[in-house]
Amino acid sequence: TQTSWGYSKENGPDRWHESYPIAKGNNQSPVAILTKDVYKDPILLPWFTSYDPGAAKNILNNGRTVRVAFDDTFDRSVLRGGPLQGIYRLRQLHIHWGSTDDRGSEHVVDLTRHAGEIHIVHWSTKYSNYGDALKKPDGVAVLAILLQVGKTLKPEMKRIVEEIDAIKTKGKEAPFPNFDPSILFPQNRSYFTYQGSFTTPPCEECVTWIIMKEPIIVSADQMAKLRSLSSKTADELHCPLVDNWRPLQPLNNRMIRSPCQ
Ligand code: GRE
Ligand code: ZN
Repeated sequence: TQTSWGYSKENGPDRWHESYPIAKGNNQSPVAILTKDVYKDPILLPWFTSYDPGAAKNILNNGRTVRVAFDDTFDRSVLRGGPLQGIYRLRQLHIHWGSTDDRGSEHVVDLTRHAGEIHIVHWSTKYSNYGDALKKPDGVAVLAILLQVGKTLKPEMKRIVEEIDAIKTKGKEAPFPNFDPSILFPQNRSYFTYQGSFTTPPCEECVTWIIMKEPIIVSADQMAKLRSLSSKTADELHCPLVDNWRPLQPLNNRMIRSPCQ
């Protein structure tokens, strides 16, 4: 029987293109960012969010990540500005992380791979729904936040980590009411931006990436909780859900930009 995609040897990133040929496209993510090569673009603006905590719906372990879903049936929680034209509606957030602190992030900045990366996913309301937006080069905008392990004063990840016991195994879902993802933002809103793709199959090339320069700090305990999730269902043997990150993809002809301010 056909095994579906994942992160192991048999079904991992090196094989995704067999079922999803765009995974070998010219605009794939993630990429290495070298600050010395980043174009300081005077036309780039600050970005803004307006999130309604009431839009948060539930939290799910899908066996590949932990994902929080938001109500996107109207302009309730939105992202605008930065490199974007128009309004982008909040759809979901999810996390990529490693088995150890020296890996887990997808984007690499100046040769540093962080312990994890949060993706806050939005879609352009110039398209009629999320599915349509995925087919357009400017359909999706992702705010990416890098995770660094350390001593934390501001426990941004607390709400998500608290819910992990309720979604230990693949397929488990729990209500996740009243959550504002802007608590996850670092203090400094400065960013890198480039055009890329989903980092999971089918790896559609529809993403404007907005990557925060400043990481947020998560505690070793919080990372341990993430790593205690299982990528298998409750009736299967426990298998830690870790290393759900895609390796670096070629930058090709793309430019990475950052604002001047
Ligand atoms: C993912 O599944 O990892 C993902 C999305 C949407 C945008 C970027 C991304 O679902 O990495
Ligand atoms: Zn992602």
